[in-house]
Amino acid sequence: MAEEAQSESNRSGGTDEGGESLVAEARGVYVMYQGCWLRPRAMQSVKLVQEHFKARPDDTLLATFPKCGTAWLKALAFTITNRFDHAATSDTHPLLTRHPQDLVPFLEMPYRQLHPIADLEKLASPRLLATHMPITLLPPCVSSLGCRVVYLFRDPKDVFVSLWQFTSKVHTEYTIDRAFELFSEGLSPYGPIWKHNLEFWKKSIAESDKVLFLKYEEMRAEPVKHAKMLAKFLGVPFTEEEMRCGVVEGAVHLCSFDKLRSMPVNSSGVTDRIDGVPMENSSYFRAGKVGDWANHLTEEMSKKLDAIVEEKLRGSGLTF
Ligand code: PAP
Repeated sequence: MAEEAQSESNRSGGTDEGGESLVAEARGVYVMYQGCWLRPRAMQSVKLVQEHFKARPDDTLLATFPKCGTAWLKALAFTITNRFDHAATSDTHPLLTRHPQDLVPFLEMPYRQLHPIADLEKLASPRLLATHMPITLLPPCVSSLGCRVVYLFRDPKDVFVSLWQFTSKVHTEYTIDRAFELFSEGLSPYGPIWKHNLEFWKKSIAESDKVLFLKYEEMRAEPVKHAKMLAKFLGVPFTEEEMRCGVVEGAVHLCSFDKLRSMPVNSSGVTDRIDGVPMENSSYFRAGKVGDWANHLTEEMSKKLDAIVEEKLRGSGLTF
């Protein structure tokens, strides 16, 4: 308790010293690995990916900072690329019986004891895979082979709130204030968020044919337009005939927040997906809103995070 009080008092000063004590306090929870904050189990998993994952030229990687809409992107990319085998309107569509998080595997998730790399090898090409790893952690084979990458960006304030709501179910040691201070220092799984965002943003500008950079808020506003964009980038553009027949709208509807959330496979049950701790399947479908941060952050918090992220992104052309 004394240590806790000490670190609280350091932090309230808002000085560099406060920042340092925060970082010191978070060590143990997070480790810094090649410029990225990770939980220790995730670091082990990332190392395995770096050593053993073999990319294929026709792989597509769905890359996100945690809580940016990964499950949504997985559902949409899966539905679009598999629409010739599974129509979105089919009552046997895989999304009706499998959680989107399970339909597209992560490269690096350390869950279910077995590391998934051996399972990834068994998947037929072309593979749809996902990752929360920033570019600097990805094995060189991913960029050298020129695999396609779709990156989904989200307002960091909404990311923070979503992450806090999710992780507080498991890691009850942090209050929202404490988690906010850490996030503002860049301390969160796969953080700092701005570094993650910037790496993919720069890559998407340098190699626009290989990296598609999407924004959650824009997808929310115009899902049909973005589904078409995604299909084109994935090499399976919607035909005129499909567009006339409402195939795009069908895919968007199947993957919409309300539809996914209402499916029994997503609204019930628990799965071991986070640090060996069971998580409710429904926890991946909380609010699904743009701007939900306003219901959880004080004005001071939102201004602080905006200022930090704006400063970090300045000059890059990336805005939120
Ligand atoms: P992950 O990092 O654990 O993989 P991820 O799927 O990236 O989680 O993010 C979950 C967020 O996406 C949740 O946001 P919220 O907490 O602000 O509500 C979740 O509600 C949102 N989400 C899930 N599915 C959809 C969807 N179909 N449309 C829009 N947002 C969605």
